[in-house]
Amino acid sequence: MLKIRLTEETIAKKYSEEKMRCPTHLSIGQEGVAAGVCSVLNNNDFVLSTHRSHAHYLAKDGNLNKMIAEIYGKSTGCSSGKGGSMHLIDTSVGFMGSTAIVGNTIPLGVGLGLSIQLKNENNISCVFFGDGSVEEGVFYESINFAVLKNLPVLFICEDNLYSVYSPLNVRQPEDRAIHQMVSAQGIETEYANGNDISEVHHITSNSVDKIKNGSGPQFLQFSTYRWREHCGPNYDNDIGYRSEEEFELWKSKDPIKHCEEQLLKIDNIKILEIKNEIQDKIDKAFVFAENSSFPDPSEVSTQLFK
Ligand SMILES: Cc1ncc(C[n+]2csc(CCOP(=O)(O)OP(=O)(O)O)c2C)c(N)n1
Ligand SMILES: [Mg+2]
Repeated sequence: MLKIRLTEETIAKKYSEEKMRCPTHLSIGQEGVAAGVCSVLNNNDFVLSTHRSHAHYLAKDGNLNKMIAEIYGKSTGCSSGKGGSMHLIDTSVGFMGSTAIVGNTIPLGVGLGLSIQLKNENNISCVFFGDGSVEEGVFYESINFAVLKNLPVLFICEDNLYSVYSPLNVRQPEDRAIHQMVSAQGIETEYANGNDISEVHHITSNSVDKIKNGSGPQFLQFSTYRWREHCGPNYDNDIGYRSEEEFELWKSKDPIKHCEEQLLKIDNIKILEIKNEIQDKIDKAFVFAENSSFPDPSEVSTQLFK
């Protein structure tokens, strides 16, 4: 969680230098879900993500230097500098990609689940998406196919209450919980606190066990909250789509602060030392990105699906 938080705070601090020219969707405040879920997964499990992809990529141990270089548009980036923040990939750790189209990676995760089943392998496919994704038709088709074929897929809905500036209650009926609606498709679902990493870890462990024991796909909805604007490095509480009180309430539920308090109860863990160690790696990643070169213009039409 600290690696995600400190990386994104550094991105936010340096964004106004205008060297990072792609849009960035930060997960500050939401780190508990990515870190808690990925703490259960193995290197050979697959993960797919969305436009808000840094947290999932880093939690799956995606290469930090290549992520920062990608955001700087450099040839050393994980998508050769052509994708930017929303198109991260590191197949060496099973992070199979992220895309800017809401809901787009859900069927890809199901396809990877089918490939695992066809090859009779023991890993799983895990797809992260937001509460907005369940308003896309492809979400229902994907759940249906995964249930029908009993695929080893873990669906993770990161419910941060908003799709851009629209709160849940203008998008979905107020008395219909997402996890309950989804369970009507015949998939086991759970709802839990995404800002408590122990709870995320525990619930995810149970679900992964169930998938590996052949109980079929599982769906988890985790409640959480993004602190900064939908897209970009700033705070946007002043524009009026959410209240300062709501923001402060969720800030008090900071997943990192909560975890630090729990850890300090167990052991006098040296949090400052850990922070310095991580920040050092982050600073080096920014130097790597800045020192890398831009892709050659001749590369513009390579690596494309045609
Ligand atoms: C198919 C599609 N529709 C609309 C958009 C514009 N868009 C980008 S992010 C976003 C919000 C998605 O909300 P959610 O899935 O809850 O993710 P969050 O941003 O909250 O993490 C929207 C509507 C898009 N990229 N793709
Ligand atoms: Mg959302």
